[in-house]
Amino acid sequence: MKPYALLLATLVTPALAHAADAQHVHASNAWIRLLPANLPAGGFVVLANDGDKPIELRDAKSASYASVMLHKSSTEGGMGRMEMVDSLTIPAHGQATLSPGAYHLMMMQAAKPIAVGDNVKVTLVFGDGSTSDVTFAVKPANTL
Ligand SMILES: [Cu+2]
Repeated sequence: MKPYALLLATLVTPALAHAADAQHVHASNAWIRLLPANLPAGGFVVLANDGDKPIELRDAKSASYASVMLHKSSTEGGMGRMEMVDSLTIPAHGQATLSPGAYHLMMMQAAKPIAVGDNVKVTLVFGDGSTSDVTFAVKPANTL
């Protein structure tokens, strides 16, 4: 191998190692419901899949929060509760909605104070390892 070829390989490889962008997932209406006192905040988004195969939302992360988890809220016997879920399926040519009272991202321990009007970047991670960076608008606690 010629020396310059080796150098080129070294330069190019890190870029190739990055996860591919999710091509078939389109996010819209992404927002975070900010709660006072650094309480965990709900993250909501509509994910549309224009591909021929179902896609699983597996994970999410953000530099703005120490931890982001996928949760599902439900009501049992009049009591609100929520649980962690491993994944959420976005059907082929369909969509999955994360919304108050249902599936949501639980954003915990803000890295620095977050205010209404801020934009928070969240990286969504899908079952095939692809990712999508989505900007979430921070809204007040009383937003429906
Ligand atoms: Cu939750």
